[in-house]
Amino acid sequence: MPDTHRVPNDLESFWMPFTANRQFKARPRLLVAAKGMHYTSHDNRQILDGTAGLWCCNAGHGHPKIVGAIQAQAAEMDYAPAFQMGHPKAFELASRIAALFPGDLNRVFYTNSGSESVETALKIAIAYQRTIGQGTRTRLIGRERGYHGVNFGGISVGGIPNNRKFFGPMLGGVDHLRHTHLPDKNAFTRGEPAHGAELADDLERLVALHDASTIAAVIVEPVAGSTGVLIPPKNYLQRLRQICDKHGILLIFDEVITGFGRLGPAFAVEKFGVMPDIVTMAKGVTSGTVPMGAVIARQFIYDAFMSGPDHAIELFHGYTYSGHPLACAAGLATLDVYQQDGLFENATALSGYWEDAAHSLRSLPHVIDIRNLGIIAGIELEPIAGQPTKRAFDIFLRAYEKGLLIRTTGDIIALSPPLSLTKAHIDQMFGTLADLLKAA
Ligand code: PXG
Repeated sequence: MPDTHRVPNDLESFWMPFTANRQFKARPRLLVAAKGMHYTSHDNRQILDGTAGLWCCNAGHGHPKIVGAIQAQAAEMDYAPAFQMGHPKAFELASRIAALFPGDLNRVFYTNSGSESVETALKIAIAYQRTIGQGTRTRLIGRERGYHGVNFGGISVGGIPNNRKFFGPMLGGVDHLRHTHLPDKNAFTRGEPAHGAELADDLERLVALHDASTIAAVIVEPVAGSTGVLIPPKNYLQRLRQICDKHGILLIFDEVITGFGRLGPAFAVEKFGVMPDIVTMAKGVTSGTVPMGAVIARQFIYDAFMSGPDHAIELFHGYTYSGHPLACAAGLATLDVYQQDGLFENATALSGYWEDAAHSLRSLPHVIDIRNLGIIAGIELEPIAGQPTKRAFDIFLRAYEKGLLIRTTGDIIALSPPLSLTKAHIDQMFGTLADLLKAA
């Protein structure tokens, strides 16, 4: 075996995900430490985290309670088999996640990422329909501009062209609702836009086209994040729920970014008062410290599987690392921190200040829309003619030089800092952006 310490350490071996590899490797941006609201860069600068990592570090970085819980768990028990065996923290965490949801959303299935949560939710939906004697219901409905991770089910129901077009035919039997972005009517709306609830009626059209007896489930992000922050029009989600009910279609909320206080309440389910049948989550469940995802299903879905002989496996699905002990320990400590530090309350309390700060950029050069909800903001810039994505990416690079981490997608800047933020952090974020936009 080669001595792996002696191979040259350069940047070439690592094929980086969703990254402009050549640009990055020419001018690397390495983060070497993190504490609270800040990263430390390799050149020893403090970088304000405007993105909670990738929408995941809702509790901020390096929280001593979470760090301690992970360290203790690693020493106590590294791993327990996930199939036909269990360990106490997996059950405890499932109960505590279920307690964050209303009604009978109370059966938790563990995964290791948002993408796996999506695949799990889609598979549970199709298998559920078959289990109740509706085996012709195999069709999945997603939405244009939707992001549901990068696995084949997720890109099939997803609606981001670049994430789909390279990867062949994907899943069959999928169709899409139109997206809800209506800039002519809704630009610069604070919070939920007034126009667009009727776009939910697309589902009626798809039912008319395909027949309800072929449709298993609809999946949407309550707030679409990756595509550049699209807030649902008032009553849109309610209307989608009604149409699903009318036709026996399951409604799946992909809450991978909206979960764990991002909108103030624990989940969008509570924020919008709409009850889906299945919810996906990841990211904030461990505040990004250990990879983990989960799916929560309503009890009637779980119960439908609990037939047949007692010794038989009811759902042929699961991952080696489903409910990994380190992730469960991190999850339990993270939920403690959310509660004890009042982070969801902090998000709710600051959401008005956040909204005002975001919309203060309205009249700056090239800003064509601003969208916000909870502690999320999307600032859409006019693309440079013939060079889409460049304007926002340049701002990203310059913000990083100025000590602020943002995310961009297309020409949209997305902000989603840890929920431990203060007014001073908000001032710094939007102040830095204002300076950069003025100078651009
Ligand atoms: N569903 C939704 C709604 C997501 O936002 C996933 C599924 C997939 O999660 P994993 O853990 O497999 O990556 C996501 C992920 C961004 C950004 O900057 C968003 C995500 C991931 C990375 C970057 O918008 N969302």
